[in-house]
Amino acid sequence: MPANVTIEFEKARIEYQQASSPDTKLAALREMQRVAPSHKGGENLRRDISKKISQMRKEVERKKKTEKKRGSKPSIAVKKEGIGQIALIGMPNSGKSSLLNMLTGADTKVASYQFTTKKPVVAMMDYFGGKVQVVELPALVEGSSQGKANGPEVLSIARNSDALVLVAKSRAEQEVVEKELLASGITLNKRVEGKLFKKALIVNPFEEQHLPKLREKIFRLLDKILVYTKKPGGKADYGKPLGLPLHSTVKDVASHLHKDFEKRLRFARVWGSTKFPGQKVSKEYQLHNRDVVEVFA
Ligand SMILES: Nc1nc2c(ncn2[C@@H]2O[C@H](COP(=O)(O)OP(=O)(O)O)[C@@H](O)[C@H]2O)c(=O)[nH]1
Ligand SMILES: [Mg+2]
Repeated sequence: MPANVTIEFEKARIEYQQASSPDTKLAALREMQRVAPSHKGGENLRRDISKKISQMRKEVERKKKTEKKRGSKPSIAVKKEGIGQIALIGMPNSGKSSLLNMLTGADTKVASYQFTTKKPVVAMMDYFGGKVQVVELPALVEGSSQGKANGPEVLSIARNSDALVLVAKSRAEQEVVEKELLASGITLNKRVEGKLFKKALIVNPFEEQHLPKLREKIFRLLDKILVYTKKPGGKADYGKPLGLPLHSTVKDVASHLHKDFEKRLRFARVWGSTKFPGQKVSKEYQLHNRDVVEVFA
């Protein structure tokens, strides 16, 4: 990796590495191509990216074809994208689609009959520039844990998600969902030996909701912080924050931006959690959600 690439390029490269599907890999490669250094020294790099783009295009095509062949049997696993994956789980007509639409602006069908959503529906929720993946699961019913209504598939996605939103219009609905989850080995917000612990928020979408607060609470389920980076002297990039584990330090940010940055890192300036805006901090400084960091190497 040439040393003289920009932070934008590094971000695109990280996105490429972290992307889990050919489509998102291709998008990241295109971004890398867009922001690649244009000087002579970047020639090899640009050639390498072009090559990867053409390979990835073929892979996207191949994937499309095999999916078409499979036709009516879509895979039920939901690939993770963005900062983290939240699954909406609830009974039929509990308001899952309504909530998904509220959170993400997606245009999912809201219907007055049961079982409208037989496949998981995925949309991205924006949280201050960070993208959180929200998955509406097919409805859970009494007996899902015993195999009813595609229960095993639904519950396996819930198990694999980073956190849950339990959607319920009433206490009774909530209890059914909790009972089914427990029967399949999942406990919510409570650690029980031998059970899988999931953080969860219980939401009734038909009660008045303060959307920014709700998005905040949902983001908090992920135990992550957003960090915006900025180049010395430049403007903060609020469009593409890093999503890092709680208590991450300046050093962690540097290592995310570039392998070499971490070694070369001298200090950073931070806006947000510090006493003064732009305060100089050490490598070990623990960042808070939505801090802006300027890294000096
Ligand atoms: N109890 C209640 N139901 C509502 C309200 N607003 C809409 N609904 C209905 O709730 C039903 C279920 O909505 P939907 O989001 O599709 O639920 P899903 O099956 O969990 O995805 C629809 O028939 C809506 O018309 C409300 O304020 N209270
Ligand atoms: Mg629905």
